[in-house]
Amino acid sequence: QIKACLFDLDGVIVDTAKYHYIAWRELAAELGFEFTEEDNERLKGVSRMTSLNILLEIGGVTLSDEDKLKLAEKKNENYRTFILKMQPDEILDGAEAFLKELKAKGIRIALGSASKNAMTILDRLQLTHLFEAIIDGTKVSEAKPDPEVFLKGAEALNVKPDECVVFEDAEAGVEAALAGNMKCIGIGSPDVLGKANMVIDGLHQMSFEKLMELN
Ligand code: G16
Ligand code: MG
Repeated sequence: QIKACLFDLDGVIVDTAKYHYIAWRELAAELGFEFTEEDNERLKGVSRMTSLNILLEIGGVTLSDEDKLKLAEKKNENYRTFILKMQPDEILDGAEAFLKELKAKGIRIALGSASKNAMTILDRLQLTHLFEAIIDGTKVSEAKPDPEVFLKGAEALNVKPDECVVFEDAEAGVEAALAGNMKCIGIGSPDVLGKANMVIDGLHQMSFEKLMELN
């Protein structure tokens, strides 16, 4: 019996990947190498420090932990200048309508994101009030594909994992949901998200009725 939906943020509710990309690309340029859009795909759903490590590996740059921390902070300050200007019209097609439909039907809603900026983003999009629990990068110690972020979401909502459906755009996120004994709807390409119970293009294709097909 499905009682709750847990949502990833970037790639599901909003496209923040484009702002992450600008900020990472600028950092790479300062370090003297190019960082492409294709490279950026590898950073989706991945934590800030892991993202930096991937970026440095691409550039063939080795740095001390102290310097890495400084660069991660610098990137984040740059990234925040973009997200602080975000507007509700940047919510991905169908996301807000689906969240409201779920709420009206009594389905519990939580966020499960790797981002430490999730609160800021939800506030800018004026979506905070729709989430009963927000589990983000400030509340977890294990990154996806570890199920921690979603298990904490279920716990906060007081529902069992097998009563949850996770919405995810990253392969590691789909794996995290399944590892947590939850159902998962992938958003994106079936080639990448094939392990999910269902794969759709975006939340505009979703409805309460379709969700109930997973019961
Ligand atoms: C998002 C993005 C990742 C980003 C991560 C951490 O994850 O997809 O690219 O590296 O958050 O973000 P921050 O630097 O803001 O803490 P998700 O889980 O919302 O898809
Ligand atoms: Mg994502």
